[in-house]
Amino acid sequence: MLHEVLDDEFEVEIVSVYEGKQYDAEYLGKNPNHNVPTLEITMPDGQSMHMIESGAMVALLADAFPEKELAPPPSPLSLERADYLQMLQFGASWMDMILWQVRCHEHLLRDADKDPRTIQRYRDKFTNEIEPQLSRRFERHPFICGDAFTAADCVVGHNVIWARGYGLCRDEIFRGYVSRLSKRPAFLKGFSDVGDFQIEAPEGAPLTGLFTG
Ligand SMILES: N[C@@H](CCC(=O)N[C@@H](CS)C(=O)NCC(=O)O)C(=O)O
Repeated sequence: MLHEVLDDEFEVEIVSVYEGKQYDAEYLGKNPNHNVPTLEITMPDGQSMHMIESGAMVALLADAFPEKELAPPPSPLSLERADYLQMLQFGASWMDMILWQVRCHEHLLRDADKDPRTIQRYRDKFTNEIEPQLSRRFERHPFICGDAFTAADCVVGHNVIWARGYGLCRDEIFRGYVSRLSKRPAFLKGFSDVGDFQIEAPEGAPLTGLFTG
């Protein structure tokens, strides 16, 4: 999303989650939920804050750069805006929550805390409830809210790619969606280091002992 609105005009600081760096006191001061991402924004008058919820970051960035046309405008009120906000939140909360449970129980928790029933329940929920809703949308239009790419696609698109990494969203319709997203220069920049990502925590990673889910 940052590449979409700012090209390369922002700074990135990598927080090594597997090494448990999100639990360092300095980072906890910025994000008490010890997770990534955290976005530091500074206003023209010099005041700044740390944002700690990705859905809010994406929505704010889309509204802050209206000339990029990544969101239906808030005024006049429209059903397009309502649907866009709904899908952005659906991705950032609901889809994320389900995939996160699968991730915790398949890869991050200590073996004794992993629960196969939780994994199965959320995998079934994703397949039976999420995928049909998304498919119905992609049968009608190329992006999640219609013919145009919006900031909601940054969130839902990320989740679809994440889901595909877990063997979910395997239908052709999802491959087509990811292929459309991957034509965007900002997407290519955002995912340029994806090859460095390791889906499973390395054996004995500090995260495994610290992780609270
Ligand atoms: N609600 C937060 C969730 C972020 C989140 O769960 N981040 C995960 C990685 S995707 C994380 O950093 N986990 C590390 C930890 O909990 O220690 C958001 O959407 O920004």
